[in-house]
Amino acid sequence: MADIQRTLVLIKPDALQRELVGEVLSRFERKGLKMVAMKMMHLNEEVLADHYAHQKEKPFFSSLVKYMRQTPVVAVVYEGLGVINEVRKVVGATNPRDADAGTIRADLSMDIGSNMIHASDSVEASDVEIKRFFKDDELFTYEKLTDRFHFCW
Ligand code: 3AN
Repeated sequence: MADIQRTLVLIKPDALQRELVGEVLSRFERKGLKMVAMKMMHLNEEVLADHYAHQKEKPFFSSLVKYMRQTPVVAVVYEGLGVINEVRKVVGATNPRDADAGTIRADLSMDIGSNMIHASDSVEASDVEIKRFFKDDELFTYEKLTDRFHFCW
């Protein structure tokens, strides 16, 4: 069985502008995921340079930073069994044009440069990313009563 993990989701400026934040959150709620943190934040260039360090040399880097600074983003942490992979499945491939139908990126977006959402892609990345966006006391511990309907063990 998968381990209990946490994963970071950022709902990006295009989702805010297009009034799709509720739609995105609702897809995760319907899946049965447990939210343990959420806030709105405006990202500065320093945080984005850290977050997208692996894209720093790419030609689209400056437009990526500009896009991510257009509005605040909504940062969310989900917790659960194998949640990193489950969230990535719901999110879909980086390029919405390659994403499977039924995923957030395929259903709601059409361009790799405005693909709605970020989700951690590994345990290592989620550890670093959650610390980047949340303080320890912003992460909540509680019992999700509906877990008993989502998991039959
Ligand atoms: P993912 O967000 O699916 O983990 P990464 O880490 O490869 O994908 O890319 C980070 C972000 O960089 C993407 N979410 C997207 O906004 C942007 N990006 C990636 N490739 C391109 C590209 N070819 N053109 C424009 N933006 C891109």
